[in-house]
Amino acid sequence: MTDVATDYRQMWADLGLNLSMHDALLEAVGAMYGSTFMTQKNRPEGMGYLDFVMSEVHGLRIKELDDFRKSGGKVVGTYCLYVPEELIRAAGAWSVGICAGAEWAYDEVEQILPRNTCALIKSMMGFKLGKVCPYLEEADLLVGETTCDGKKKAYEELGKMQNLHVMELPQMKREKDVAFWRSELVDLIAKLEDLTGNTITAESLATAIKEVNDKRRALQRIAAARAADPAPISGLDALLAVQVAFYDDVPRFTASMNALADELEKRVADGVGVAPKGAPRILITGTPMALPNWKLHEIVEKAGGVVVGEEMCTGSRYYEKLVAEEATTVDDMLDDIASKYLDINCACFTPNTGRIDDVIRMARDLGADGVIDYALSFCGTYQIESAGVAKAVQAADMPVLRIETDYSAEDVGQLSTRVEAFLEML
Ligand code: BJ8
Repeated sequence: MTDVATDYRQMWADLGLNLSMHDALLEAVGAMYGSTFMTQKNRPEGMGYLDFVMSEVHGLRIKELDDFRKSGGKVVGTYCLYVPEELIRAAGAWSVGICAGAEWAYDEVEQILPRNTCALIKSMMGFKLGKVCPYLEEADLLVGETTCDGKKKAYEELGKMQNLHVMELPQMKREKDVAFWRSELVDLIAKLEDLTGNTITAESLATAIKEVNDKRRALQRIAAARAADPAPISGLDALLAVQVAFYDDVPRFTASMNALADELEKRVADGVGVAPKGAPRILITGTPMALPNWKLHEIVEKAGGVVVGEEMCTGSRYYEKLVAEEATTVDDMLDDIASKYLDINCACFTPNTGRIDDVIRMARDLGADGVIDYALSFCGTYQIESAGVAKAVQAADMPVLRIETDYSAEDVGQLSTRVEAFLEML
């Protein structure tokens, strides 16, 4: 990462990044990537693509966004799974998920937000205040959403610094909520068409739906391969694939992930794995793990376990469900998009029993020996759901470990001890 860094300095300076702080961030993430990912044994060769993408995370990809914008294209940044990337693509813009997975500029953040705000929101604000995220600075428009109270109010502050559109997400899933959500999609379309000067047509939307579905299908293949024992890919590498899915070029990423899935399927047929057969298999459920949050996966896998699935937004909630592809009019496609997206099971909804069903089903399908419920500190919605998730998992005869943490390294020792004890018990 450091070698590449020198080549892009002018581009970063033009984006208004704080170069010395940005250097420090790249160095820290590069070192973390080396010690977390490159020390893993027997990784699939297909991970070379993601290693390359990560080595150029603020380089080549930003250059691509930069060139796209210079040729008249628009970049739209998003923070949540509910914002349909199909609509952004159909308007001819590029969608990038903004990361928010590392502690940054907390001193400045805490001038604006209360200390007891979840790490994801603090990180989202810290990357902006610290001027270290080129994706944010490349975004012509940010699209937020009224999910939890923390995000909703933080967007008010973010909106003072950047062009931001907030979608109102209903908190229930009745028919009238789906209709309301559909009307929010119509408003988003108007915003996107105004931004890009393009009109979303049945053709452009059908193409976008198909492209994004293809991306999700490739990730589904990777997820399915993880049901094998031995697991053909580590949880860390599989998590990285979903994290990168949010900002990489869609057709290129899909092709690379299908190649990785081919390799994993061959590994499964040949009985090749990254951990010994019989290693404790863990399903993780909970709050999303935005790039570069690899903390819990690393702890589990360094302790001898293997993470075989993630019931989270950087996991199954992102790729499991597809938008129907049969519709031929924009109106019908919007109905399909509205119902597909409102079918995501986030703890912001009430009730949210679908998430518990998903956890149990995934744990069984993936042959998990235990479930870890993961909640960021101060995330009320996921923390409150945690007791119900634990009860349901235990009732399904599976051990469960509840973890509350943040992005700091302070509790790594204590978490490792708890995870090791949990793995031994399985
Ligand atoms: S669909 S999980 S990405 S809202 S961790 S900021 S909930 S206090 S991230 Fe999320 Fe969309 Fe839901 Fe997924 Fe608030 Fe909790 Fe923080 Fe959270």
